[in-house]
Amino acid sequence: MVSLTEKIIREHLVEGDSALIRNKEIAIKVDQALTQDATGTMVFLEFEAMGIPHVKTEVCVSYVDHNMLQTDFRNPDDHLYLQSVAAKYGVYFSKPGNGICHQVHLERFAEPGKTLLGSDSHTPTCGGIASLAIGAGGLDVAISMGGGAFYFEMPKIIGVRLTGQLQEWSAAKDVILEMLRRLTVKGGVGKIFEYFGSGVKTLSVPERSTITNMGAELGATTSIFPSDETTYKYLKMQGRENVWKECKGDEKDGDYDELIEIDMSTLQPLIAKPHSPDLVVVANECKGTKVNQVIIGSCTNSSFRDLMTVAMIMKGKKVHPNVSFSVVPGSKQVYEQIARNGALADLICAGARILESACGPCIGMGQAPSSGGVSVRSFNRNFQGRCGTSDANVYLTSPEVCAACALTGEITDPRTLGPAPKIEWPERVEIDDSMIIAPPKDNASVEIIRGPNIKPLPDMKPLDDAITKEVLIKVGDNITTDHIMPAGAKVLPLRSNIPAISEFVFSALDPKFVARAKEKQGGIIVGGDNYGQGSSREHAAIAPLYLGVKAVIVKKFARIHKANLINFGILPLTFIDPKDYDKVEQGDVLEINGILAAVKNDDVVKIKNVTKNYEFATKCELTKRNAEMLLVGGLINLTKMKANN
Ligand code: MIC
Ligand code: SF4
Repeated sequence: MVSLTEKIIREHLVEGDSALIRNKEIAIKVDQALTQDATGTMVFLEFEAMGIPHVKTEVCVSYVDHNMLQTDFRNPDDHLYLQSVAAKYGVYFSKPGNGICHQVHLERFAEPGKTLLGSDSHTPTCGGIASLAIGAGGLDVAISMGGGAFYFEMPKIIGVRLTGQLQEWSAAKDVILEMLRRLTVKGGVGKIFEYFGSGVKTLSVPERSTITNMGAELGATTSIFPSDETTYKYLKMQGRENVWKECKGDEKDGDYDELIEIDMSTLQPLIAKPHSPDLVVVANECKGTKVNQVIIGSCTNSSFRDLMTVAMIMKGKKVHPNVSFSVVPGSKQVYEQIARNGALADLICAGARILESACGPCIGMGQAPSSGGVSVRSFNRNFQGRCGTSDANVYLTSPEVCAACALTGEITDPRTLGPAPKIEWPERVEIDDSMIIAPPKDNASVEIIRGPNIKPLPDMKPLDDAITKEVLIKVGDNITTDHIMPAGAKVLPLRSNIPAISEFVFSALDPKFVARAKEKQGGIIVGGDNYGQGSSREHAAIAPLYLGVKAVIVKKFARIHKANLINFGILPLTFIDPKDYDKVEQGDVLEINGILAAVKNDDVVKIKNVTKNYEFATKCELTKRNAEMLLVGGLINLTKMKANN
């Protein structure tokens, strides 16, 4: 049998064995690229540095959705830079207010069977429409915009057979929460999840996208659904049925690398407890927990269906007096739809605080919970402190459970509310793309506007052959890029200014980290399993680099972060014997010699712990191309060298 994933990859393969040998490097052509503002300023600075006059992908869209508070000149300056640079290089610009990149891309641009690379870890959202959609670091996206291929190690393909149908009050969110319950946040590393089976047809495209979106929390490379009749109807509703085509794997499921079965009819309303998306239990188990805040939104659950469900539950009722209840529509299209059909009025009457269409509270841009507060959200990430309050407890669940909590003021199983609402999808929606600015045909007169907060990238130096440096910090398992490089209202405005943002590296875990890194003139980071999970932000590599971090030694890396470290010339090492992780401590001086030869020859990298006087072995697992890149100090240097030869 041939899976859908393999079919799409083979059609786009530009390098590597067409047998798609697992774990071997391959490269694919990128049809579409997307960026968002928080990662996008870097992407465009990098793209500009390449000196290519026009983007080469079929479609490239620059969204503004993360950084919207505009508390001073910095955010709006970034927006102007992004709009002008998009016009210069042939990129569509989705204005602030038009919606969250993944929701808008699904509605207006994504196509079945195409490849999509995005500088955001939730790019797999468009897998719901059968696009092979992958999140990557900004530099990888910049390269693809310039016509370069996307390189990655061929993941395993895991078939997920969906059978049955969701019961009343259960939701697509419960399918992905069930996956997280079973597999954990590292269960998808090196894997692509391909959904198939008789249950697929019972799910609308936005519901499928809720599932593929949150596949990012499994650590997966991506997730994908087939393109079928339902996909056709969705595209027709969007006036884009011309791009529909049927896409599916050959229906013999025995040959996936692994197989998972989910009978959707058995799923109960689920909830992920603080502070990890995989701490999943049946919502009823948390029954009675007092709730201070409920928020509906984010790229996971802010579609027409989600907001209508909530509006119908809230209609004629009032939000509990102790709850702050906010709704964040995923796109202007959805916002307009609920405004026109009256559902928005129902939400307002119930007592909802309606926010603009953006990421907002999901990335800590406002609406932080109170001290020790409980916040129930329809989002995808509940890492500690991400919401803006370090001791708040954030739960993740379906819009249905969220609405039930907003009404009762405590965690509530929605099945206690009576019959569930039934949502009718409209045949067609009002299409208004006026907030998507197409690039001009003639860009000669376009001036790129740069505010004073936009600073150039630091220089990347070739790899050192020997490093003797101190361990600046030792962290545990599942450290996220939010831990390494926090976001939120204070830090996000600094995304275009590496010297300024580097002051916040590891700030939530260890406020003294930056001072120590400066005093010691750089050093080494030691981490556990799944290090660097979560966001694709390359700032989690560039800012430590700026502080002089030379090497990161961990038990295992998350995919995007490892690629970002290599892209910026930081040595990524893994312990061969995980017990060596236990022995090394913060403050130990480590001596690493013969680095260049080890990287070139794919050899073991021996490290001497000078402080404790013993030696241990690490691996630097790199493809040939990665090794070449690392030796010269990263992808920008490599690209420049190749261009000059
Ligand atoms: C996130 O959800 O963590 C973000 C913010 O969307 C990030 C991107 C970023 O840090 O700008 C992501 O998921 O990649
Ligand atoms: Fe935005 Fe949150 Fe989605 Fe990231 S996860 S793209 S911050 S809505």
